[in-house]
Amino acid sequence: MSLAARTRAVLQEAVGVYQDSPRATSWLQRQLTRFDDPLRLAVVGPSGSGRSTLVAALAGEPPQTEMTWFRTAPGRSGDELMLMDTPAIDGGAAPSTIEGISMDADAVLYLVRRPSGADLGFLHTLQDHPVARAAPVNALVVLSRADELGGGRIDAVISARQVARRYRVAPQVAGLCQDVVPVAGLLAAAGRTLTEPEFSVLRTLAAIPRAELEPGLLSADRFAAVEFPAPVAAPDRAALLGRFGLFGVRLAVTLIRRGADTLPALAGQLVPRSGLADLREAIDGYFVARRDVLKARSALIGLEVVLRMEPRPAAAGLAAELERLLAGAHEFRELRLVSALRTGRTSFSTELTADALRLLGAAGTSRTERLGGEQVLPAVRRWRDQVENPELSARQRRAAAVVVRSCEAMANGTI
Ligand SMILES: Nc1nc2c(ncn2[C@@H]2O[C@H](COP(=O)(O)OP(=O)(O)O)[C@@H](O)[C@H]2O)c(=O)[nH]1
Ligand SMILES: [Mg+2]
Repeated sequence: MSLAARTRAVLQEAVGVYQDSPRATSWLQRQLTRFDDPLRLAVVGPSGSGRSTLVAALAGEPPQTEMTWFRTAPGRSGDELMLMDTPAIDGGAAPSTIEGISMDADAVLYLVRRPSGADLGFLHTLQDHPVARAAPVNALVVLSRADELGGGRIDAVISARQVARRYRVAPQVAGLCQDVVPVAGLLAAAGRTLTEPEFSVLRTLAAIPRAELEPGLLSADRFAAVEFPAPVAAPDRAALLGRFGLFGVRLAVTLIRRGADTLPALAGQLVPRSGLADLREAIDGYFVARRDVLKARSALIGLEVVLRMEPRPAAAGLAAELERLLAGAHEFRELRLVSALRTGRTSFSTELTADALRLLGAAGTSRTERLGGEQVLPAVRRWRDQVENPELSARQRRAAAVVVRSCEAMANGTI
């Protein structure tokens, strides 16, 4: 039986055990109904980290209020997603807010502006729960103002990718998140909601000879100054700066000069350069495609709360099943290994790493996608050989054993 099916079964059993406790029963029922909802993704971070901007970029519209779930249009996978903007997690954040987010969200994006000195306290808190610790598979770190990491150059998001690649293997983040992804949220949001008047101002700027305009684009102060080398009023420039940031303005002007001289053409180039598509892909691959696993994880956290708050002898069997699910769930191991292989924390040869990722469902969790046209038995054999391969480290052999389990599940038809 799948983790999701076993989790539903244990929750139903719990409803029976706790039928005389209205509080426990309604809590457990809520966990059961949550199973059928779209995945809930909370966007979390310190003040000014770009939470509201990123929610707007992902949803295509600004968030209405904090701590309220709202549905977004389906992504590439066709699945819906519920998003939530949250209050700032700073030193002064109320523990109830943090607790509320970790109980209510199936997964989180944790935003940091730059890696050095980033406060990862929230991600540690997220793992304070025994279930969460056993399955730390529901967080992505987002370098959320990626253009600033690249010093505002046109290729800023590309250099931010290098920063992310180093950061994702850093010991302080490795066990806390599935991956680290850079995104220039402001650029993505502006690109998705670019208006005609904004485009027209940008085109006016792009029409000024490069050498004349350049000094005005050197800093935000110069761009907003009264003296400016282009016929664009100061309030218009200030508005543009707020919506795009200086990096966004420079990029937009460059792109228009290179031929993106209609609104759709420009919008169509801004969004890909923001890193939004990569983020959306990471969300789909790590979270949306594994919705069942993450829902089960959330439900098990909910069950553990009931067992802890209202302990009783009749619940001993439930506690034992919870332990078994946490220790044994292949689905959790699979997710941890996908993350380890993607980030390079564990690796085989390039070819075998790609093979393992495919079999583990990193590029699609269906049987067809995992096998990619191959028969299952050769895959089982290939990975059993790796488990026995004396040239591999113990860590690599353990990883190979997880791949074998996935292949075996396909061989006996459970995937
Ligand atoms: N340069 C740059 N600025 C950003 C980006 N995202 C947000 N900002 C700016 O950072 C400030 C805070 O953003 P906001 O989304 O309100 O952050 P929140 O406090 O976490 O909700 C605003 O002035 C945004 O314009 C980005 O990707 N790049
Ligand atoms: Mg905000």
